Amino acid sequence: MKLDLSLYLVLDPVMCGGFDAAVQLTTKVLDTGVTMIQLRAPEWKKRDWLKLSERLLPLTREAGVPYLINDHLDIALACDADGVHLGQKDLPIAAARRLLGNDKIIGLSISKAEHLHNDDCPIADYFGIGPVYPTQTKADADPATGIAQFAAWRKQLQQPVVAIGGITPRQIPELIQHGADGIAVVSAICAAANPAEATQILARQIQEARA
Ligand code: TZP
Ligand code: MG
Repeated sequence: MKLDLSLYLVLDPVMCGGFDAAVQLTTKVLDTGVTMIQLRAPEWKKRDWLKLSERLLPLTREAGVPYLINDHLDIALACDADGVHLGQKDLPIAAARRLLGNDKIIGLSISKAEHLHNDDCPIADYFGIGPVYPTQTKADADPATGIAQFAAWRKQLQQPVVAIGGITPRQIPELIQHGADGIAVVSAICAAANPAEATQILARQIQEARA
């Protein structure tokens, strides 16, 4: 499946207002510029991740947008998601690759300098660096890297990089200028009064920053 990290929605169904609200939001943002979706529902039971994924996958497939699962290989396998996004404490990428096969997408989180040098880096399909800016969304996040650290790390990585953490349209120009292949957001879309419009504004900002 094609990897276009441009506008990467990390979907928090609780922040969206629940199961049905998450389905509605996903339908809208698939039409207005989101290019990747990852389900991340730290407060939910795994069976509810599965149920929502089975509801969303026909929609994302129809739109040609990859749908990934945060952290949990078992859920990704159970729903035949397009991949997983793994943290530094999750399964190593080599193990995830054995379970998922070569056709699935595997992303890796980078939040500290030491993460740039572990065995997972050469075999990840893409990296998520962050939080780049302070965020309220992830309680256990490492300190924000800031734009200079982001830029330095980005230069050391071969694969595409998506920036995450505290991103609103305002930060997009500097992120793109410093090498971000895309931007990932939770609250800028999931907590927006009008998620479709918020998505359009983010997508336009990315396009303009690249131009
Ligand atoms: N990983 C690093 S920061 C973050 C995650 C999942 C949360 C980003 O959320 P927001 O609302 O876009 O700041
Ligand atoms: Mg994780």
